[in-house]
Amino acid sequence: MIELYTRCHLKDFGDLNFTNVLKDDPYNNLVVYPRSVGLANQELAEVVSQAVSGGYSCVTMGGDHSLAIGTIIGHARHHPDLCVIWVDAHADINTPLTTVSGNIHGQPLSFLVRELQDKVPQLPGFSWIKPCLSSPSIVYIGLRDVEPPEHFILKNYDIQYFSMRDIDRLGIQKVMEQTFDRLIGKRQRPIHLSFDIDAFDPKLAPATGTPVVGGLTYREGVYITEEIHNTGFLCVALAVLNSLCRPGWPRTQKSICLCLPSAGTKGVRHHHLAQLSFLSGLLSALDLVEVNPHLATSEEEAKATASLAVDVIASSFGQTRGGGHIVYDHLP
Ligand code: DIR
Ligand code: MN
Ligand code: MN
Ligand code: MN
Repeated sequence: MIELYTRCHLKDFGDLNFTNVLKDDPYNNLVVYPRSVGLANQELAEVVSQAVSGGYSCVTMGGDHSLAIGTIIGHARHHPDLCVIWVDAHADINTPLTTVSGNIHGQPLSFLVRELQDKVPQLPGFSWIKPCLSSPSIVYIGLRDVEPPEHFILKNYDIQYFSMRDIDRLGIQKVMEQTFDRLIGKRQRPIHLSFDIDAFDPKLAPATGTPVVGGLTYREGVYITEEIHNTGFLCVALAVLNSLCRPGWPRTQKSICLCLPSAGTKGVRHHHLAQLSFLSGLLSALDLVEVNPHLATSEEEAKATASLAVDVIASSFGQTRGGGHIVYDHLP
């Protein structure tokens, strides 16, 4: 059961059905299903760009992480200045020439980062793809299984990452602070959160393809999404405090921090601010990927992994451990 303390208008775009391309031979005898993955992402990009252009934040549930090719390209068509927070045990930035597994879900970022393109050959089915990200616009959180060529890329292309070791060292609060300093410190930008469930410890999220020991705790994972939900609010709260300090204004109410940064907020009452709050964060698209119930060894494992994914999505859109409320002028 998802309990949202903010009001969200929800539009379900339905399940997308992709056709597998026949005779989809591996590229270089290694990279599997390039045409099918290319075509599926082309269709996905179209739907995501429609969704975000309608002013919605777009949630895509997968499926493997190769879907981020389509979601990020589709998102970037409307928000070319977006930044990416990639929460994952893996860096997913192998190129078709560095990959060992041949899996495209280990490579999605390589097709998107502009600075890398002279190292990335074009796969069959990928000719429509235009790289739309610059390397300083990406921050990783949760890494603990990075291959040597990927590490080379992170170090040489100025890509910031917080491995599990960094989280141990700094704590998740500092990690989020530094993530936002890097991505939205100078200017507010739309955030694309690409969340691989395998970022969590396998004890919490067993039903996934490539589990790696030593992952995020529940509390670290949910803290990440709570903080992402809270982006964009602070400047508004300050604006409101400065401009609306009049008798009766609920100055000390916590909900004053949940309001929209527009001139129109002047004079609106606090429950209106609460209603508007779902619009005001910077989160503009969310991928929740690599949940695979077929890989669970029991129904409990499948359910635990799925309900964790639900909490990630809900807290990204305002579910908070501190509680919240929508519209109350008075207690009943
Ligand atoms: C490995 C594993 N680095 C690869 N990556 C995974 O296949 O390139 N990514 N599982 O999600
Ligand atoms: Mn991934
Ligand atoms: Mn992963
Ligand atoms: Mn993967």
